[in-house]
Amino acid sequence: MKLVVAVVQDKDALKLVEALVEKGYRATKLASTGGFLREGNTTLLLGVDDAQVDDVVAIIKAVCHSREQLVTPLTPVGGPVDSYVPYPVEVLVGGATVFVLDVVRFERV
Ligand code: 2BA
Repeated sequence: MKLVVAVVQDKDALKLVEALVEKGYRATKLASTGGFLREGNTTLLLGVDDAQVDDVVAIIKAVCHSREQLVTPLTPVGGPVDSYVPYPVEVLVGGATVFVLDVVRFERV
């Protein structure tokens, strides 16, 4: 068994959960925050059979889209505030960031 951990954009989360549940997968949806943008995103946990991992990743790929996002960098900590002019920069936010972990033990009690 594997645990698929997928960090996705909030905009894609609902559609993704619907697509996964429709195909019979069990999912847990967690509200999370990206360390870089410090904005909300969604982390999904899915316990699946080894043979189902590719299908789950394919569904994630089909539903989740990359988007460009403008970010205004924060003032560097301890740096000069008056001379620092923060220009917005564009970052490409995935798609999805997917981790696949081995599950040592799984029980539903
Ligand atoms: P954030 O950390 O808020 O990152 C959002 C986007 O900002 C990233 O998109 C990437 O394009 C950019 N970014 C992140 N760190 C950067 C850095 N040090 N320098 C320059 N640009 C940077 P994604 O790569 O698609 O990541 C989307 C979200 O997935 C991340 O939100 C984070 O919540 C999660 N994530 C990505 N890689 C991860 C990892 N190795 N471990 C844990 N979570 C991860």
